[in-house]
Amino acid sequence: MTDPHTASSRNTDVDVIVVGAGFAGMYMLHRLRELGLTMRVFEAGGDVGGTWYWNRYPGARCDIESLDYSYSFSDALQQEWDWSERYAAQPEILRYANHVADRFDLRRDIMFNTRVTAAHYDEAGRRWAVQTDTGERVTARFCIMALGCLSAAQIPQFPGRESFRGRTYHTGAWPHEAVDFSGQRVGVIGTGSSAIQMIPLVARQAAHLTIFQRTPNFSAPAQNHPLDPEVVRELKSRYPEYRQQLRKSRSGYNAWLSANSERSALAVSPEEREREYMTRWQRGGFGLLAGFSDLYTSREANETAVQFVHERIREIVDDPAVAEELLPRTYPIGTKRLCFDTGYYETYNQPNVTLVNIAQAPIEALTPTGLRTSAADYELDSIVFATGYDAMTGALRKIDIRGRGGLRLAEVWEDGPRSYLGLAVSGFPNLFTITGPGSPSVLSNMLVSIEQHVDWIAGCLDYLHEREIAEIEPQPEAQDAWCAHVDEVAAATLYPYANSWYMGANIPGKPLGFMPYVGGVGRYRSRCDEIAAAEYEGFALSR
Ligand code: FAD
Ligand code: N01
Repeated sequence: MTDPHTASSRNTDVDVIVVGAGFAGMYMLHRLRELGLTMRVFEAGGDVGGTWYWNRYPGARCDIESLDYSYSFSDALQQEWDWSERYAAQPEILRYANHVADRFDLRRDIMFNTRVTAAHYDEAGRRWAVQTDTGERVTARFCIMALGCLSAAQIPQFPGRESFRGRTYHTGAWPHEAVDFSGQRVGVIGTGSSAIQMIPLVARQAAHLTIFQRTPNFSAPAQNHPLDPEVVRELKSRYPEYRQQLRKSRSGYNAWLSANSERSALAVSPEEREREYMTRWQRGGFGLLAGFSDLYTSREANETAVQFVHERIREIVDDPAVAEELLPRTYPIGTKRLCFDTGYYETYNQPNVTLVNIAQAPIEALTPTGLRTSAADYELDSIVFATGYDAMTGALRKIDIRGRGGLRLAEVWEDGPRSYLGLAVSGFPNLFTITGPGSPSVLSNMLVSIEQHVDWIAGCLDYLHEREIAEIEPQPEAQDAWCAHVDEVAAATLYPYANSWYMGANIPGKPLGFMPYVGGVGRYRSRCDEIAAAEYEGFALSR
């Protein structure tokens, strides 16, 4: 019997190469098979699932409700799969990814434990040549990058890192075996979504937990709970119609979130505003910021939500000095991805938990026994880097991608990513990027955006095949116009006011610019469909 983890196809020349086997690569593979195209899929990890394969840290779970954060392409699949909780935890999402791989027999075309290191376009032969770290070289007409926006882990280069004698972890490369922090002095660096999910659980185990915070984050209660079978049954009875609503919506999730969104936060009385925020706080999730129309566009309106969350933090955290340290004050709420927690702020009331402000006293070095800030030494047995990702462009830039005339993508993007629709880049024919910069991507329910991109690319490949078109590539003017539009809609929001990973601000030296498209999932989809219907307007096609 063949090993299901070993790809049966070893062809060295195929129609399409797909890089990555997270939710994007998996669905792409399925669609390519339907088109009858030959393919090879390469995945650096040991199995399918992408984000959910790598992020095994305690507390990892989705922040888009599971009933929305799942594939919609197969009604049979969505009917047969049952989520146990409002927000499924990582093991359940990974089981789902495995179920999809089994159900659609995906693994036979995927080469696991294989990292793509280079992709070069041969203009004369009109083929991509892809090189892997296992020494394979495969050529294809098309190359589809399904690398993930949050897959290139960022570990700050603190001096003395190698000298630390304890264990270190990054949330996005968590060991497969259980990690037991019992009796240990643990340090967590970072207070983003990953840290906020894991901190309450680590605090239960560790003898002492020290959290090194540079910038406080806004977090709201997830209000996670087991799903009511009656609610699930009702939704499943109208799942296709519901999914269609999500595709046309602003962010690709749950319609209730946008109720009342025509009202300004400043147009109602303080009491009414408070009631609205409180209802949403108690309901949990992204709905907190969906009650008013101008929370992402008006500083003054946004400040009302900031103050509401500050009050909740002050209520939860016993020590007023610690509470003050936890209040985010330097950016508007929502302009860094909002976090959702289960008992995060409460954790600071535990006697074994200490918060350290590393904005005031930065980390100077790791030492053999812990770490040193400019103010003190901390003795630690384990250090967790919850320090995030080189988002959106990091995984692409790690591959030596060269287009026409040997043009390097890393150089072309030196001043920031430029792309047509977040799907393709001028100078790089027959290369597609799923959920690339310039598309709604990380601002949306990613499953909705992934399916939209995969379907659009599949439609495009079918069109090219039928008309015997050998090359497709964005025209520079169309790309420029799209980039200008992406910048323009971002500039009309408060997003650029935060030093976020959306802006590239978390990576030293990375050019600043708002990378995803904030114009909305439904609007974006319509534009992509119009472009396809107009014979791929803005793309140069050649036979
Ligand atoms: P990924 O899942 O990142 O998969 C990309 C794959 O490509 C990886 O397996 C990687 O190993 C592989 N790869 C990368 N480079 C190479 C290479 N050079 N060669 C070979 N293989 C390569 N989004 C939401 O919408 N809702 C959520 O609730 C949500 N929760 C999240 C929670 C966490 C902890 C994180 C980190 C992200 C979360 N996201 C969420 C975003 C999440 O990344 C997407 O939802 C989705 O899983 C992305 O799927 P993908 O296939 O595009 O990318
Ligand atoms: O990463 P982050 P993440 N010295 O970049 C700090 C998704 N996700 O892995 O803010 C000291 O948000 C950094 O500080 P600062 C979600 O989209 C979703 O937590 O740069 N500190 C910050 O506090 C999310 O947004 C879920 O000042 C340093 C932290 O590390 C995205 O993934 C769960 C530092 C990094 O936070 C990334 O989240 C998890 C340094 N040199 C992830 N460098 C869900 O809930 C960085 N930091 C679904």
